[in-house]
Amino acid sequence: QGNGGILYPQDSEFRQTKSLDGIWKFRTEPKGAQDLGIGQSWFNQTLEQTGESELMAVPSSYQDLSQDRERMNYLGWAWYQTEFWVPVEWNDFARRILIRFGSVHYNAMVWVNGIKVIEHQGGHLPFQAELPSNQVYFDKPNIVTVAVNNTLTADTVPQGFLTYKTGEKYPPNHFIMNSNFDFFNYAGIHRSVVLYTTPRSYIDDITVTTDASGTTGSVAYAIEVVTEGAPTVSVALHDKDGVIAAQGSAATGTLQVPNAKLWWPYTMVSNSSDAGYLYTLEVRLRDDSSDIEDIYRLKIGIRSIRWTDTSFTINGRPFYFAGFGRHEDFFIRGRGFDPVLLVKDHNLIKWVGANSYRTTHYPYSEELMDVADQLGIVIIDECPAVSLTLFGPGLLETHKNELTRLIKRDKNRASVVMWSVANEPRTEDPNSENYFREIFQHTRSLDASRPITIVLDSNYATDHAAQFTDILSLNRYHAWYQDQGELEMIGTALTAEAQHWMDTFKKPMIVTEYGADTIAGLHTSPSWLFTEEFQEEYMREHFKVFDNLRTNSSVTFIGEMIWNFADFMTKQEIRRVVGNKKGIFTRDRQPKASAHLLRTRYHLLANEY
Ligand code: GCB
Repeated sequence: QGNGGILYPQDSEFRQTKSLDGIWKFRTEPKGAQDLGIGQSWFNQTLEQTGESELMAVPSSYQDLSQDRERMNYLGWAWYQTEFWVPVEWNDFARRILIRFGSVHYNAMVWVNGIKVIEHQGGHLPFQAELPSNQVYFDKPNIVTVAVNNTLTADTVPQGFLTYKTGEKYPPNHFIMNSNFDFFNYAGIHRSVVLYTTPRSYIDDITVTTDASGTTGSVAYAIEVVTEGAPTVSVALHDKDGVIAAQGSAATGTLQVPNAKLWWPYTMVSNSSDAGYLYTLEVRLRDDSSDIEDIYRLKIGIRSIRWTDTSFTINGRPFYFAGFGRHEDFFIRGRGFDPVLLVKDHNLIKWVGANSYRTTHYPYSEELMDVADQLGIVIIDECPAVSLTLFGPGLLETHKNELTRLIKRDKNRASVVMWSVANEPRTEDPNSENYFREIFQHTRSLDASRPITIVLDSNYATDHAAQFTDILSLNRYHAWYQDQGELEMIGTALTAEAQHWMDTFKKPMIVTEYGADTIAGLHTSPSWLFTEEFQEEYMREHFKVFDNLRTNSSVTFIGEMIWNFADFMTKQEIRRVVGNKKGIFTRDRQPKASAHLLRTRYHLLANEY
């Protein structure tokens, strides 16, 4: 983990991919018999031979597919298995064969033909293993077995805490997992599984940092290769018409692109075909010890990001975030990747006129990030460190590792303009100070080209982490969690607070969350908590404050993101009626009245910036 590149698998002259998505076999372990499967070496048998096997879709979360109520609360190892063929032409010493998982939540162990090929921890980032050609069959099916464990601990991100409930009112061995985050802990093979090849001498990683000054773009690049002999690396930057805009003949360098077509957020250009302009960086590797060649084509946008204590600009123009917090969440598939939902969501995002979102509260799929790059949607890219508490050394290590891997995966994306290292950690705890000092140092050492934020729900006077941030990101629920229903206090509370944060830390500020649970179709007049009328009035009160802050010269206010794009699933608790209902869209993506209101506002804002 953390070593080597994690470029997205692609087909090219010298690379091939084969999807393993589809219907797999599946089983869980009997309650209270933890680790039975590992003890009984289920990876050496077919799941039918273990005595139980059901159908499971990959990718998908496994919880919502079953009629078994226990499945929703299941904690422990869940077993997946399928068969696959490896094309005989892949049996070639000039080629590597890899198996790659887009994400598996949370711990995973993978066996191919009974041999463990990788163990992995972490729910939202890709991992892969090379399959030595003497371990795969070319003349009969291969068997892949994946064991997935959804148990979180004090040292995982996010954290979870197993709690045994004892006493006469509970049955024996009764335990649950507590967590502080507000979304369902969906688990399973959440993103695509791909078998792919690269040449044995191969392009392992590409790092690109772009800049723009006037009409000239620049692309600083560094190519990492793994070769047996001496490598020759060359790069060519092609525009959308395939015309070469610049070339380089070394593994690192800077390409100058005169008259560059810059990558713009779609709300900042009048012609939508100018949004999200992507060049293709074609990287070629030749290894002199053999005839081996490799080619990788990376889509990149050329743009500049600049920030100071009083500004944030894209390509030299001030950018105002008009966006959302979101979730990867939908009926039945849970957090499983779904291209249908991806397209619908981005059509809704454009319909509303939002220019941005934060990948609350974990890295989203690579396929989704491609769409954001391509459409010109701005992303605050968040690490899965949500609601952290108890800042121990084990947690710090996991958290740093997740940041390393997130940045490795997303560093080349034009859409990503900021890293969010955490959401709502308990930063009133003095131990959080050294912890986040190290988290910020670590993140800056990996990428100095983007600002880094931490999303806080703390108080400016007692917070220990805001001092390290480049941009202040605040989550606020006035008149919802506190002073419930007292809409008239939103203006005074938020205005005073913004001024305090600004005076104390002197950084640009975004309100990254505000919102009210709203049951679609529930109406009252006058408005009342949970009604569509209340959500709209609550938003209007916020808009007034945001407009004052935007024009107030003593505060650099650079954005508003409503919580949430759509209703989503949470754990069971009495403040959640089958999930969190703060969406402006329902979970099935139909607009509440608030969606129309937000649409009017975001289109007006788009005219201003
Ligand atoms: C928050 C969290 C978010 C919750 C939201 C809420 O502050 O960041 O994950 O869903 O509040 O609705 O309570």
